[in-house]
Amino acid sequence: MSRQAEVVRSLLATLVAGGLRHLVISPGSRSTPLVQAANERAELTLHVVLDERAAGFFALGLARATQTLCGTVCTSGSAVAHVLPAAIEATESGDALVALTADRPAAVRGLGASQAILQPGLLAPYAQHFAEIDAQHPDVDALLATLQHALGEASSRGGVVHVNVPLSLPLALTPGDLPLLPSPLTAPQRPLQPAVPPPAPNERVLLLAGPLAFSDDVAPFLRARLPRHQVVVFAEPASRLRDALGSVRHADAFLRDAEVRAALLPDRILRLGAWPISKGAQLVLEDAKRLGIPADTVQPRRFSDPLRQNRLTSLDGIPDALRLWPVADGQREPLPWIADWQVIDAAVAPPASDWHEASAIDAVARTLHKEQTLVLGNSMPVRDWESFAPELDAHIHVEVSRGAAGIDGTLATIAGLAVGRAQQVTAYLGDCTFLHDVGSLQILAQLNGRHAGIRLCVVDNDGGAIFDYLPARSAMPESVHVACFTTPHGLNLAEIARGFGLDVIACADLAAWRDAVAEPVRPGRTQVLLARFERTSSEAMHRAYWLAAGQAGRLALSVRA
Ligand SMILES: Cc1ncc(C[n+]2csc(CCOP(=O)(O)OP(=O)(O)O)c2C)c(N)n1
Ligand SMILES: [Mg+2]
Repeated sequence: MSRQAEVVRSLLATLVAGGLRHLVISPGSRSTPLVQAANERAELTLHVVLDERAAGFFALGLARATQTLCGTVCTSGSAVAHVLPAAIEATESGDALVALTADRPAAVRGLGASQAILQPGLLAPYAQHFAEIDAQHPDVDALLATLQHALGEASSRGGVVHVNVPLSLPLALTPGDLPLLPSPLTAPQRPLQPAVPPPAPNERVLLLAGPLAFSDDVAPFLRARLPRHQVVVFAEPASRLRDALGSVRHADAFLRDAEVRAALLPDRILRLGAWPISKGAQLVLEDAKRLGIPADTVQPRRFSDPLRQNRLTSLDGIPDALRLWPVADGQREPLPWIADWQVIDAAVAPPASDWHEASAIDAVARTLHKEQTLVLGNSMPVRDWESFAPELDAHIHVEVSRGAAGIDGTLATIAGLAVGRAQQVTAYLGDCTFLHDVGSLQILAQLNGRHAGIRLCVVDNDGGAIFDYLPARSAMPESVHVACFTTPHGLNLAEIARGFGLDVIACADLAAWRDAVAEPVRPGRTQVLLARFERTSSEAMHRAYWLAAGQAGRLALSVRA
């Protein structure tokens, strides 16, 4: 067997030993031996996606669904650059990804050879580890051993490993035996972080859970240790703790009111996960900063503390910082402060009956059951879900790409989640988010029959409605706001989806929408449900809701006084 074939096979063995289980192949010539060697490894499940950008997001979805290291392999040249957006999201949200890129031999770099570009470092700084596995190197074993450490690091803590592989002609693998897998590395024991103190008697604690708070096993742990009589939980859907911990539901709306917020401030905030999406939660954190209310931050993977309030942190999946908390006693009278939160939360009701985002979300949410994954698109959809969704079964997997909060790659990520988790996936996303990744409809079309069913609920308000709420809008002519920010497209999304052979239902009223969501999704099929809304009436609905929530909160406080 040639030296190159031997090194490529050893590389695949190292990747498998490092935890790689799913590999997404984008076709190309230079990557031939990598693809052949991948086909030889029974441990790997292989997928094929034409567009490397979509392949990256598909692998990201697989990594999220399976909580394992997943990878892409592509040819040399500009193909490599397309993996960057998924690498950014993986890095920022703590998913484990390997980008395997074929390259021309190092000797032809810089000479104008075809498809020979500067690949080393191209994914930096969003690849925490870079390895060039070159059969010409004098000590390939040392390179592979270093790579194995990097893979272990990415598997346990999340992050991206870029493996660039210069390959010479002839490319096709010569026959040879499979190398043995390298023996697994043992992870070093890291010391426990200092504990965040448990609530003192009568201390009012607000628990704010933002995106990426914790993995599934943490909710029962927290439930046992949070003293119900003194902790208020405000958990966003993206935290995955919202329904498991019994969160208040309308806090984003009533905390926008300064008077209500002032009455509800806690003695201490405990933040879990990344920076909150909710405006109301952000305002509480800003007030806390101004007033010197302490906020501890406990984060599983990615550190975020933009207001620099944090005293303690843990970067572990299991919250070391909370591990030393005793199991809470539930015997005491609830603090009056808790009752204030609850009374106000109960006094606020989202608008229910007309045809708008609130009623559309309510209808979708009521169809979900526990063996399902829910994907929320960025922009208004994730925010609207937090505002308007009723309580869900706590076992539903809620997924949002909040690492970099992009509207890119959403359809490919959904496809990866559907295949990786083998569960029905319901997604709720905006029209621009859909169009941004429209090429990935091809993946959904090709996956027909290979998943439990995908329902894409697309809110088509003909542009990016989120920009209607930004303060900058009033600083420019409305025509500039619409042309340069909202960007109406006027496209017929139904025809686009039908062109890819997907099942489509376009709904113009709530009755049609309710009928559509009541029908189960056919296993193996992707269905697109379109809800058409006018941006102006949608904006009026949101503003009226926020106003009413503030008024209801103030009224509840005055009655109590
Ligand atoms: C990759 C990327 N490009 C641009 C943005 C900026 N951006 C945020 S929201 C948004 C519009 C989203 O529109 P849509 O998906 O229709 O949701 P809506 O705002 O209408 O609810 C844009 C362009 C982004 N977050 N990510
Ligand atoms: Mg939109």
